[in-house]
Amino acid sequence: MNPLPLRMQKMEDEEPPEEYVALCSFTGNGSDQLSVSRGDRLIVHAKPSSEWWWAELRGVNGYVPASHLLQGDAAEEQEVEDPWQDEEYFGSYGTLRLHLEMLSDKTRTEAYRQVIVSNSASLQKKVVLDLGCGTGIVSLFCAKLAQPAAVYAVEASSMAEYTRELVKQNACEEVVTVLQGRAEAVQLPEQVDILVSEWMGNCLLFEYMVESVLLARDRWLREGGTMWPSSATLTLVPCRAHSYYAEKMAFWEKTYGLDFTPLQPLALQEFFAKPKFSHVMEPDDCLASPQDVIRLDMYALQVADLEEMRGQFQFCLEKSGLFHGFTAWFSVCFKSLVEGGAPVELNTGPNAEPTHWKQTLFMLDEPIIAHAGDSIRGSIILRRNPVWRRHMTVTLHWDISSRVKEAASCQAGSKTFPMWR
Ligand code: 6LC
Repeated sequence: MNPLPLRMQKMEDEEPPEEYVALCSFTGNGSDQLSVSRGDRLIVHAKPSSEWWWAELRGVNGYVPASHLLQGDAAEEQEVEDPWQDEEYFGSYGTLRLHLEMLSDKTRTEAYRQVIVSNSASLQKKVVLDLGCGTGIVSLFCAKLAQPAAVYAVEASSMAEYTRELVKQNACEEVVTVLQGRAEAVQLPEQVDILVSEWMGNCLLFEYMVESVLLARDRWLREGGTMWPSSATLTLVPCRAHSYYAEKMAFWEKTYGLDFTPLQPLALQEFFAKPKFSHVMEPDDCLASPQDVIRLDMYALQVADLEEMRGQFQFCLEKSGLFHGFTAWFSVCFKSLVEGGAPVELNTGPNAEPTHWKQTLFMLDEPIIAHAGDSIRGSIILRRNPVWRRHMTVTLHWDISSRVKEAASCQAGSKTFPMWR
């Protein structure tokens, strides 16, 4: 008997193996993971999970993270698409909408003004770089409220043309020089004493403008110079989110008296797979005291550190109720130029003055009944997208242990949220 026809039959029934290209290098850990280099072509044999695929490279099989692979044809197109999406990104900062939103955010803008005011004496004769100056508000504060030697206001979007006009209109052109271009490419006439920037995105890192700040720091900040902000912190809390849950999920339980629950899996995918930006959390929805999970020291932080940032938490629940998810926010701190001087803080949390960042809500797939005294331990991982450099995923792992007698239990879970890709 010739087994060949049988084998061919089987091959026809199976999905044909697909060719993928590695978008960046990956070093395998252990014997069942493959190490790949950027540009390697792999055959993917199976996709047992959304995170790890079973692939073959030069005759060797192993697991590779799916996020590092792109299908052959798409990878070719990819080469012409910009992983930073700069055209779109700087295009949007070339219009007024975002600048209006940022300038209307009094908490944010006043915090930067406060930094300048409270350091005005020390700013005298200093050289300042304002990275991503937008309409130039921080540079103008510097020029009007202190006496710096020079302020270099760098802005990549076409808003820079107007910023130049605003500087003139406000009679600051002696001090403020507007340079249009990407901070990475700009040429300054001298090193600077202070690098100030408002680079924080949703959930702190989204947009990854912080990378531009770090590169400029290494190139233009003089030895011993000051970074504003000087540090940044990401804070997390387990929370209730009754109204959001009711609006997007419980809604389907009784829709005009009918049972629409077959739509709930769709709702889960559409509303809870990604985080909810612009969530305004009531302080009362915190189930525990918030914890700082990630801290960035703006002097020590390196671009490579941004690829993966990890934090740990252990919450002790202070109230009973439904645990719907986690809410995250950030704060940044501006150190004083005076030894021992008080720092300025900008906090975007639910107990502080509202800001345009609001908070970021990560919904669990299903709410969990929790009790005061339960403990929730776990970790958060912010993984930068290896392809789309302004994007990331946030992975939360949690473990709830309950001491309530009738429910003495331990429940664990994890979920990965793309933001946005
Ligand atoms: C601020 C973003 C502003 O910084 C906006 O005007 C944008 O065009 C500019 N910007 C961002 N990256 C660079 C860069 N590498 N070089 C020059 N200008 C830049 C607020 N965004 C957030 N805080 N999320």
